[in-house]
Amino acid sequence: MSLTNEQKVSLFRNLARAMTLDRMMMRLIRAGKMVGFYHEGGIALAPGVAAGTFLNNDDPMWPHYRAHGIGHMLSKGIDVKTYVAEHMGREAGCCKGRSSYHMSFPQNHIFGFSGNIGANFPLSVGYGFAAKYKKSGQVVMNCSGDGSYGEGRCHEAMLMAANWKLPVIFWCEANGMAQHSNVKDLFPGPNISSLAGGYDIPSTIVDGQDVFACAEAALQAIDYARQGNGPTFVECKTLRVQEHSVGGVNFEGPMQRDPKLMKEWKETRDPLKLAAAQLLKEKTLKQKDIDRIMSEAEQEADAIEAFSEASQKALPSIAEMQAAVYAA
Ligand SMILES: Cc1ncc(C[n+]2csc(CCOP(=O)(O)OP(=O)(O)O)c2C)c(N)n1
Ligand SMILES: [Mg+2]
Repeated sequence: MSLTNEQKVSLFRNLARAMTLDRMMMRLIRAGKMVGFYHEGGIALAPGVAAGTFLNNDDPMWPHYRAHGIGHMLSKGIDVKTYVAEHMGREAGCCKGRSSYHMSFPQNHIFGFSGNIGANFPLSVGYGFAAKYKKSGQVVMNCSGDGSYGEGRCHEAMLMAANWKLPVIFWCEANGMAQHSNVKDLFPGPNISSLAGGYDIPSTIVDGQDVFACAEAALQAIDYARQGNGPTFVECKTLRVQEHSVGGVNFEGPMQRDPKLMKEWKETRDPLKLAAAQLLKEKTLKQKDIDRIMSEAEQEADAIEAFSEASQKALPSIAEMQAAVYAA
């Protein structure tokens, strides 16, 4: 499925916004302005942007937690200032500053993410089942990293989705790492998507640095599911070029990472630079359009930071915190 120029520009803009906000979040956490912690997205934000851009508002999505889902969620239309305010522990946050990054945007059919890797898979299957049962036409976007697939429940979920032909997309952001382990030490083969073959789920591999290639794969998978054909698996190949999380202990050494490869990717595989080069070459945009989009992304980030700084700190009473805790 080829993209229109308008779709390409919208993907480029969303990627510029996501990468600018990711840098801002890094600055905020280093300045001690954030509650909780942050998992930098770096040069791995194109798959998330592509996953969110073409979904309908009522299509359920579980973002991948890296960069705390910023690319997925802004492209699905969340109010980004409430995302940042949430990270800064403010009342104006999407969950009133109570969640750190375990947030949700139910009005955008984004039901939050858990710190529990793989927890979204059975939930996606449940939503997929409901969509099929109710003939609602919804498609479920289940995003995760490559590290999830060591979890048994992910495989049960894929089996059920395949067997019942549920409208679920298994969207894998394969960055080669799972916290402090190199994924090549966790799986026998080079491509995580080969796992889908065991469940007869069609799969595809795309360059995760190419936001347009990721978006074409997303469009195809969404269309396939919407037509009632069942699940697909999309593997977006990317690379984590930084530590797992800010402030975390870095146990990674040369055994786990290849510093030369990381340096090369940082220098030559930045998805925004690649997308800009393509848009210029195709004459979809001029350099001045690109500069304008970049400066709008910076202005958006500055305004959001100022909004969050100015909003009231969330300091709930003990009674309120107890009321929000469920205990059986
Ligand atoms: C069930 C579970 N096991 C282990 C962890 C610890 N943990 C946090 S992130 C992570 C790696 C996840 O890797 P991946 O899904 O590939 O995401 P990436 O960080 O590479 O983007 C692990 C093992 C966890 N949060 N939940
Ligand atoms: Mg990973």
